[in-house]
Amino acid sequence: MAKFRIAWLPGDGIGVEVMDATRIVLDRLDFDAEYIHGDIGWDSWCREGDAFPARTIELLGNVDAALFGAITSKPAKTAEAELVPGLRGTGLLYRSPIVRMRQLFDLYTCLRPIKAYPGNPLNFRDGIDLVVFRENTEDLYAGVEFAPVPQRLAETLSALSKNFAPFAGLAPDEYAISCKINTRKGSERIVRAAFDFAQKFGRKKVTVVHKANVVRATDGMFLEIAKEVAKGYPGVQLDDANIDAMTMWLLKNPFNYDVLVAPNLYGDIISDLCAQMVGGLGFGYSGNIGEKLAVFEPTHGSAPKYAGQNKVNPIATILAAKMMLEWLGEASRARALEEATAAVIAQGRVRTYDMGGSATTREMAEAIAAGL
Ligand code: GGG
Repeated sequence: MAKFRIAWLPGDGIGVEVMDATRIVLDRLDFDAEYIHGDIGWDSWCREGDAFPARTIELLGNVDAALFGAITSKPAKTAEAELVPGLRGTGLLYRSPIVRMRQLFDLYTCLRPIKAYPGNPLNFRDGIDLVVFRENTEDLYAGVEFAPVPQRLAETLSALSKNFAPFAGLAPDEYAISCKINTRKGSERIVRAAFDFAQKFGRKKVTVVHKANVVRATDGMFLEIAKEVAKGYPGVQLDDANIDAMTMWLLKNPFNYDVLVAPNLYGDIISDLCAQMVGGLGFGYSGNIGEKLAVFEPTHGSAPKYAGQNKVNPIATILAAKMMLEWLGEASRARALEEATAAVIAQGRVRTYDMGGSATTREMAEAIAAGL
């Protein structure tokens, strides 16, 4: 029996190619794993009306970790139109399987390392080494949304909104509501995860990213909790910044920052900005980590226009696999994989199109595997 059971979730589009490429390096590492395929994504939606079928949910309950490629998401009306004819008009609603997976398995930490590997021609600045902790289950992604707005909710909100109620008197379909919901528990555990990480890896500073001066209830609470949590980590400096200012300051001086922690939406935004500073989509990867399960993925989507061309950069998925190995306690394999990847980047002989080269997805993976 293999030491680890890994759910293998390629998804669709280029997800399939980057996962195939990643398997080349994992196999070269002699990683003792059984890989169990799970259906997820657009094909599952079109075929069976569920982008995250129950059998895949069951699989995720019985594995040590999962590696996930990429999926396509489309707006509700397009999603409905692409269902097989027998399922159209049956009231099925498309919901992002990524958000569902994070919420169902309480994968509350989204961990995104941001490292400028030497020699990467896409580095905004050499030497960038940041880590973003994004809360992964709450906030504007809680999924509590209303369009059209129910009458009872409209009346309650009108009564409660003393200062400014631009929606008062509007018909239910003339506006929409998405709720930003943050809990004390959810805020505290992500901030604690960031501080624990900083303490464990000798990082000096944790910057809380928020908009507490305007979004007072939720972000105000997030910041207050961060200040409380920080008291337990005297060796780690607490810093905070507004999300809007942060997007400028990060570009102006990325070396002022170390570990960043943010509620879901700001974390999503800031981590993409950070990923672009170290090479963009081909280098952005994340771990969705809970108490019982962790799912690792490139942060890019399914890029349908490149699907099937064996062209895209698989490094983000390969580094996601590296993080999975770390999480499983396979430290020496993880280190070897990161070193082999860094060496290929530094040598500059094998580069995919995004890096200015013409290597294929598979050639990039083979070059990394050759260094293992
Ligand atoms: N590997 C990440 C990925 O596939 N992202 C695509 C995406 O974000 N889709 C929107 C969604 O379904 O949440």
